[in-house]
Formats: sequence, structure tokens, C-alpha cells
Amino acid sequence: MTRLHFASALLPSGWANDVQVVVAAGAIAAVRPGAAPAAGDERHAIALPGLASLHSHAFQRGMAGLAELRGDSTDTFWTWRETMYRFALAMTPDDVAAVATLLYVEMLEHGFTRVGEFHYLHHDRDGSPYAELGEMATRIAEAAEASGIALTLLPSFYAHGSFGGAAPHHGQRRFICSVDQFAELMTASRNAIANLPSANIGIAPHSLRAVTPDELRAIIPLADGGPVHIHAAEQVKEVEDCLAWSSQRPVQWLLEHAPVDHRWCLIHATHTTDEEVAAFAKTGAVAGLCPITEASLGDGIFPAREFLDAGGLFGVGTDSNVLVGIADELRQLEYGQRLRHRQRNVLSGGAGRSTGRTLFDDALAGGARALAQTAVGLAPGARADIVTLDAAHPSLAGRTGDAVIDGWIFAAGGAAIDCVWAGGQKVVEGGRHKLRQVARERFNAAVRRLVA
Ligand code: NGQ
Ligand code: ZN
Repeated sequence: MTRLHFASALLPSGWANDVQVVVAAGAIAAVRPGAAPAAGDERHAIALPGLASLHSHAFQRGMAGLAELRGDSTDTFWTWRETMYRFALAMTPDDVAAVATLLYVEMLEHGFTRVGEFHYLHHDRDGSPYAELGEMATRIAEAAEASGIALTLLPSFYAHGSFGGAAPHHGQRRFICSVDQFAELMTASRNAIANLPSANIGIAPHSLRAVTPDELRAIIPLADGGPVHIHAAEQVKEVEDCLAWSSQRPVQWLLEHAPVDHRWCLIHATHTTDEEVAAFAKTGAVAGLCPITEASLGDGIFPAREFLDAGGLFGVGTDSNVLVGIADELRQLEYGQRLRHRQRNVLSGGAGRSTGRTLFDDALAGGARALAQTAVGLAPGARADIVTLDAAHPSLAGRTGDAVIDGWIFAAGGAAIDCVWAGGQKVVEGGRHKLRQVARERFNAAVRRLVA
């Protein structure tokens, strides 16, 4: 049993002072506001709950910053994807484990305590299945276990190169499964996470480009009630191709043909009309927003204000992991809206409300729904995922309550994070994960080989 004491803590009911949190067996056993610090309490100033990165492709962390050299033609999402495929095709299971471990260490250092791993790098370099079909899933699970991050594994079903069942490209060979093979992969993936007490599983039909309607129908039951994530409408070309194929836009198609409900998460519903936004918000499905990656890839800006006004729920994901941080994602989300509307505090939710606090609360709730977590936040029964901020950081000086969150998100960024407990284990102290050094060395050795 561990007893923590916080001068102030963000509870589900709001900020509270002098909060004692009792942790037992990895979960929060008790939360006692207004408690004087007792002998044996570990004391900190400011506590927040950890958040989820609801959308990650871990292996892409290995190529962060390596696609910033302009090519001969206009650089787009599609030319970036060629670079990404080349990188993916070179990676061994050991490389994936090394890259994912450092990524998860970095996520924890930034306050992400759960990751939704949208996992599609399934097969060997020539496209043949590994002797153990779940080899790569096992490596992801190992990385989660070593780092302490909670894992929601989302094995991705990928079968085609474009809408209407087009044949996959050679560069996609490591991702491809038949429906039957995917069912086996789901079994192997369940086995891969069986020993991780905080892990759960869902499915991820990659996109309407990669999955036919019949395949989508066939694989949804394999989620067995777990989350269903899909890339929706990230690129204008994707919307145009979907219109040519079905006379409908991707989000429109999904809402009319798939059982989209609160179990679903539409990743990058970037290009959506007012009607789509209203209908999407009503389903209870989560909008999986990845503002940094969406900016990096030149995707466009999601109509977040309209979606929130319609009652929609969003969470954030680090996706390509080109840069990892809660503050960075939430800041980019708000700044995109400011640039779009030429206003300030666009997503604050109303007069007198803090933008940082509103974004944080929304991302906590949306991340939990998208990754099927019923208990999150600093409350009894939730996994003990706790983040403390450094009250001595200059951008937090003199702040209390929501102004602390604004100072973190808009000014200090990740440097404001002090300690992080994941499942009750203190894995980050003074902003450093205890595995940082080892994980960096292993990552660097792998990436040096891959870029050589
Ligand atoms: C992915 N990433 O699956 O890694 C995609 C790119 C695609 C993002 N959409 C590939 N950000 O969508 O075809
Ligand atoms: Zn993605």
C-alpha cells in the first residue's frame, strides 16, 4: 500500500486541497480531500490523472524527423507514406520492441498512462506470417510491460490498397490478412496481452480504403464488445475516392452502413460536413484527434468547435509519434481552431472557463470511452495513474486550480511534469522515466542500423 498526499489535486468533482490518495494493488483504494498530511505520506504539490494517447503507431517513432526533406514533387501525406512504408519494411521484431519501449517511456514522461496501439505491422519483411502469428503483438505487449504503460491493443485488419477491394501494394505486404487469418491473429493478440493486468483489446479495421464492406461486417464480431477504431477521413483525396466508389463521403458511409456507437472511435474525421458532424456527435462514438500528426501530414483541421457544440466527445492520440506530449497535442488542437476561426479560447466551452481545463477533461473522458475504460481519474477503483506537476516551474508560479493546467498546456509543456505513477508504480521522477537511459541506448542502436 502506498499513501500519497497532494496539496491540490484534480478530482472528478473538481480541484480539492490536501488530498490523500491511497494506492493498493495498482488501483486507487481511497481519495480523502481535506486530509492533513500523515507520517509516511509521500508529499507532492499538484496532482492530475494520467491521460490516454488513444491512437499510436509505435514503430513510426523510429522515423520521427526523417521525412522533413522536400522531395522532387509536391510533398504530401502520400509521399510521406512512401517514406513510412520503406521504414516499416526494414524493421525486425527487435527493432519494433526497442522503438516501442522508448516511445512508451516518453509517453509516460509526458503524462500519458495508457496507449491505444493501432497495430498493423504484423508480418515478416517479405510479407509471410511469423512462425508465431502474434510475434509483433507480443513485442508491443513487452514494451508496454517494461515501461508500465497500460495497453489497449487494437490489431488492425488491412486487406486492400484502396476503395472497392483494390489489390494491396507491394509496400503494404507486412500489414495484409485474410479474414480467417485475422481471426487467428486476434486469438494470438489476446494471448500476447494475457499477462498484463491493465491491458485490453479491440479491433481496428484500418480504413475504408483497406477493408471492404463484407470484410468489415465479418470482423466486427471479433472485437467481442471491445473498442472499434478506424481511420476515417484524413485526406481530401480519400474523401474524393470514397465518393467515386460509393457516392458517399467516408464518415457519411460509416454512419449509414456500420454500427457506429459509443464503442467506436473515428480517427481523423478531419473532412466532415456539418451534417456529418451532427450525426457523428449523436452516435456517442469518439473523435480520435491527433493534432500534431494531422498538422505534420498536412491533413486539414477538424471542425472541433462544431462537433463539441453538437455534444460530441473527443480524445487525443500521438499517432505518428513525431513528437510526444499531452500539452503539445491539446495546444495544437486549440491553436488550429484559433487559426481557423481567428478567435482565442475557441474550445473553452463558455465564458469564464479555462481552455486548458476543458481540453484536459474532454480528452480524459474521450480517451477513456475510446479505450473502454469505465473508471478513470483520481477516484477509488480507477487504475492508479497519477501525474504530478512541478510547482516550481516558472510557468506555474503563483497559479492555482485551472490556471495550473493552462500554464502547463500553453506555456510550460512537458517540462512541467514531475512524477508519474502508472498502475501504482512510480515510473517517472523528476521528469525522467527510470528506464530512460537503457531504452534510449537500445532505441539508438536500432535506429542507427535502420537509417544506415
Ligand atoms: C497509418 N497514418 O496507418 O500509419 C496512417 C498512414 C494510411 C495516419 N493516417 C497510412 N496518420 O492511412 O494509409
Ligand atoms: Zn493512424
